[in-house]
Amino acid sequence: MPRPLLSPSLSAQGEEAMASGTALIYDDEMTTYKLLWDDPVCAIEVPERLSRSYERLQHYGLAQRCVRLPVREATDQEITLVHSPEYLEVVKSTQTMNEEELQKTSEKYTAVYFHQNSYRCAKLSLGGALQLVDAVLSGDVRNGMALVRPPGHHSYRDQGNGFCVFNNVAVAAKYAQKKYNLQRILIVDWDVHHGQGIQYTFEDDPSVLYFSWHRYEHMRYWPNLSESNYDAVGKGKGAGFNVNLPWNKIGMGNADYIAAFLHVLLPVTFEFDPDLVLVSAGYDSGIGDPEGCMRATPECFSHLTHLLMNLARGKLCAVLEGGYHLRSLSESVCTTVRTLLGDAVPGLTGEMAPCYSALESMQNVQAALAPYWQCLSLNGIGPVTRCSTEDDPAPEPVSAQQQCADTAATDHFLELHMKDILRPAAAVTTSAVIPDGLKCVLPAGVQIVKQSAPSEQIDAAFSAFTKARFNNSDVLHSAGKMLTVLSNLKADQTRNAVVLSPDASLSAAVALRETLLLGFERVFCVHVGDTDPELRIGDDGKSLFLRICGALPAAVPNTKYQLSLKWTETSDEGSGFFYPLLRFVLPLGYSYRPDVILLAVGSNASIGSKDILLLASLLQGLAEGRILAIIPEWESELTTAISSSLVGCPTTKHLGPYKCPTKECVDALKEEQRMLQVEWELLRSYAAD
Ligand code: X5A
Ligand code: ZN
Repeated sequence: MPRPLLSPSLSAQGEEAMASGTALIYDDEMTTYKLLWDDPVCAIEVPERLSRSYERLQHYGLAQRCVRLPVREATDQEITLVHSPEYLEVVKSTQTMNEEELQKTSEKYTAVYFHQNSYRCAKLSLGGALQLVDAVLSGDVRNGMALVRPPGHHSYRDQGNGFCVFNNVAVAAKYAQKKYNLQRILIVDWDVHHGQGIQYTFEDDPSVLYFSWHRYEHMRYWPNLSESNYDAVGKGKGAGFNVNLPWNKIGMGNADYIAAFLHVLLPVTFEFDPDLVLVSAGYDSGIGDPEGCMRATPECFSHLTHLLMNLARGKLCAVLEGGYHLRSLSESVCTTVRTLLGDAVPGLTGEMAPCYSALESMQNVQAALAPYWQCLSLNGIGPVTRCSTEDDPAPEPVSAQQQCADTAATDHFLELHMKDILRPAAAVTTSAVIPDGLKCVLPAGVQIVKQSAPSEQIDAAFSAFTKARFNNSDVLHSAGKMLTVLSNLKADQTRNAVVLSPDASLSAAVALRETLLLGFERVFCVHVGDTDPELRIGDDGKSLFLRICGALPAAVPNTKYQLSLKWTETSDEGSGFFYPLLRFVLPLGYSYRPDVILLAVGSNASIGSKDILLLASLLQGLAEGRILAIIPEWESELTTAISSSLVGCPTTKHLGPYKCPTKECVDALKEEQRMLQVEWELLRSYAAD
C-alpha cells in the first residue's frame, strides 16, 4: 500500500461555507466631478477613466457575470479611522465652494483638485470599497473589484495628495480589522506610484503588510521621497512589514513584475499568511500609461491577480487607484475581473527575462528585509554594492519615452493584442476520467468522460510501450478516455481535466507521448513522487520534465529539459513547499511557456496533499490553464480538492500553516537556480553575488 499523503483531511476542516461569486462595485455618480481649471498635472484624472472601464467590462460580458453591489457613502466615523476630523471638515466644506475657493483649497495640497461633487464622490468611493470588504468578509462573494474614483493611496491623515481625497484602501484595512477582527491583512499596491499614504498609516503596525512597487528613478520621480526606497521597511513593531520595491528605470515589463511577485512579494506573503488581501489596483503601471511609462500588457494583471488568489482562502478585494491611458486601463481592469471570475488566465506574452535594474532593486529589497523574514534571510543575499544607475542619470532612450507618450500607438497595439490573447472559453471547463465503479465526490460542473478514443489513436499511443506492461491493467482500460480528453484539450473544447489512475506515473507516460503526437509544442510535465522512468523521453525542448521527489535517483544529472527538485515535507505542523514552488517551479514554467501541463502524482510523494493542491492551483496560471492532473485513484480527497480548483473555485481552504524550509534545502535550491538561470531567466532573483 502506498504511503498516504500528509494532511489527508483536505475537506471538512470546520471551514466556513464555500463563498462563490465576484462582486463588482460601480456607480456612475462617481463620474460627476472633474477638473474645472487649467492644471497640466491633474488633467489626466478624468471621469472617463471610470466610465470607459465599466463600458469595457460590459462589452466583454464581464459586468453581467459579477454580483452587482451598490455603493454607499462612508460615514464620518469610518473616514476618521484614518483621517483627522480637521481634514474631514476641510473636504466637507468644498461642497459649497465656488470655483475660486475650490482652486484655493486645492492649492493647499500636492497634485489634488476639488470640485463641488468631490466630497460626495469621495464618500461613495470609500463607501464602495467598504461595501466590497463587507461582501467578501461576510462570505456573500469570494472576491471582487471596486471601480471607484477618486483614488486613495496617496492621501494622508490630514491631507489630500496625488488625486486622492480619502485613503480608500487604508480605511478598508482598518475597517476590516475592527469589524471582522482580522489578525493579518496584506495590501498589494501595484499602482506605478508609491502609496505613501498607506505606508504612513501602517508603518508601525505589524498586522498590515504593505507592498508597493513604484517608479522611483533614484528619487527623481514623483513624489520624490526617500521613504519610498527599499530601505523603508517599517518602524518599531512594524519593522519588516513595509516592502518597497523602487523601479529605477522606466519600461518595466511582464517579466519584471512576475519576477517581483515570485521572488519577493509572494515568499514574504506566504510566510505572513494573511486573512485578507486588499489590492490597490492602479493601472498606470500598465503599457501606454503617460505617468508610468512601463510596459506590462493587460494579461500581466491576470497573472498578478491569479498569483494572489490562493492566499487568504481566496478573499481578495481589488480597489481602483490610478491608470490614465483609457484603453490600457480598461483592458487591464477587464483582465483582472475576468481572473477574479475564475476564467482561464491568458498566456503571458513578451520577453521572460527580468532586466538588470529590476534585479538590482529586487536584490536590495531582499537584503533590507532579510532580518525580518526567514524566507529571505535563508537566501543570504547582500545588497547591491553600487547600483548601476545610481549616480548616472542616463537619459532614457528617446524611443522609450516616445513610446509611452504615443497614446494612439498603444491604442493600436492593444486593439490587435487583445484579439491575440483572448480566446473563447472552452465549452467544458473540467473533464474527469474515473475508473468504472469508483465512487468519488466531484464538484458541480465537472464533466465525466464517457467516450473512449478511436482504436487507431489508442494503438498509436501504446505503440511505444511494451504491451506486457499493460496486461490486466486498469491503466489501459481508462487510457482510451484519457486520450479523448487530451484531444479535447488540444481542440480547446475542454480547459483542463483530472484523470484518476491506478498507476499515475504510467498514465503520465502515456499522456506525455500523446500530447506530443497531438502536436502540442511545449509540454511541461511535473511529476510528484519517486517513480517515473518512462517520462524521460527527450531533450529536444518539446517537453520540460520536472520531477519533485524525496531522493534523487543516482547518476541522473539535470539537463535543460529534464530536471529534478529534491524536496521533502515531513510535518503536518506547516509546510515550506511554497518556497521552491514560487522560486523554482513557477519561474521555470513561466520561462518555458508551456502550451499544456501534465501534473502527475506518483507513488511515495515527498510533499503533502495541500502542497500538491497549491501546486495544481498555481500551475493553472500557465499554458492558458490547459492542465491534465493525473491522480492515484485512492486519493479521493485530493481528487475533490484539485477538481474544485480546476473547475474555477480557487481554494477557499487554508493551505497553511506555512513554515520556512531548512537552510540546507534553500542552499541546494539556490545552487540549482544558479546553474539553470542562464537558460531559464525568470529563476534570477538578484543582480549579482
Ligand atoms: C492615484 C494616482 C498619481 C498622481 C500623480 C501626480 N495618482 N503627479 O495615480
Ligand atoms: Zn498611480
